[in-house]
Amino acid sequence: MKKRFLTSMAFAGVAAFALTACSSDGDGGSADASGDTGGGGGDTIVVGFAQTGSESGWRSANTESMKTAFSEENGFELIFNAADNDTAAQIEAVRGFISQGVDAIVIAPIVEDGWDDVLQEAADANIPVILEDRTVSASDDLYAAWIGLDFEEEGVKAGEWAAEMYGGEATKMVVLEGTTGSAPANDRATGFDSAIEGTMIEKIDSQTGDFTRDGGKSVMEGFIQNYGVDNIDLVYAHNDDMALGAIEAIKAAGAVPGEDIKIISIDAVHDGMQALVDGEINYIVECNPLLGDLVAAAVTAVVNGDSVEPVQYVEDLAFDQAAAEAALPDRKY
Ligand code: GZL
Ligand code: ZN
Repeated sequence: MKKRFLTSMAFAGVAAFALTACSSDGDGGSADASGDTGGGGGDTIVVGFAQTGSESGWRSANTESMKTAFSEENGFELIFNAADNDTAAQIEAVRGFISQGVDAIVIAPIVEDGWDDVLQEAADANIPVILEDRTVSASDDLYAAWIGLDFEEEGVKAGEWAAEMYGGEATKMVVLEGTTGSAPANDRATGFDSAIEGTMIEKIDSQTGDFTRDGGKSVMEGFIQNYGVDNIDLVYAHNDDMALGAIEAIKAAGAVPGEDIKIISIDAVHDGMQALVDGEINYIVECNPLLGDLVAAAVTAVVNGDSVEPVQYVEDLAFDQAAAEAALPDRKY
């Protein structure tokens, strides 16, 4: 499917136009499961949002962005559920939205698999679904749009930097993986591995820290226990929270993070960028959590029966220490 990099402003402009065009044609949008018309013409749009949980700084920023965009003054009633990284609970939350007869459902799916049945139930109930952030393996006929990040590209960017900086000498690397079965964990591994192929970077171990600081810390403690702090040269962390946990474990073992053991991470949340400025992390690839406006515009378009871009990638940057020093003061998250 065609990739489209949309900036928040550009897309919101388009959606705003569609909305005014729509309400001026007075169709007031399409009826939803509860029978009243959703969207256009000023009706409140009732949205059920099934968030993964609150596992990381990235997730907090994403939740805040969504709650800000789906505000009452913007014409929404948001029913929010955070599933505490529990996939069964998240699927049940979506079932709850269906039985409540919401106008639209937004999901940040914890893992890729297991969504076919409940997405079919939403379709049968004539409730449109929009995916934000992570993707699912179910058919894309079962959701109206996906808005998120190119996780494989993030992995490639991280791997290319690792290859350039460390690929010319024997380098022993351990990997802190994201939540098992999640799209970012799968794709960031694929992208990074492809970028370091043929270099002298050797992956000696790889385990999930579930995207949390505690997870990153305890897995890194295990790696240090198994291999010895002097036999690990590089950590590739699938997100900043696990990198920050690993930093604690490396310091506790008497080594210097960012020097004795290099660290590459993904997200570019505030605490990760601060560690990069402090030299404890060496490179961070951004993963932009501020998706709320794009998702709200897509929900409004779908509820109004207007067209919506089915696949919307949001652009990511990447930072070394100098770039982080320059960017940190203006960062929004
Ligand atoms: C990526 C997002 C990931 C972040 C983690 O878009 O799904 O989940 O990288 C977060 O920090 O927990
Ligand atoms: Zn219309």
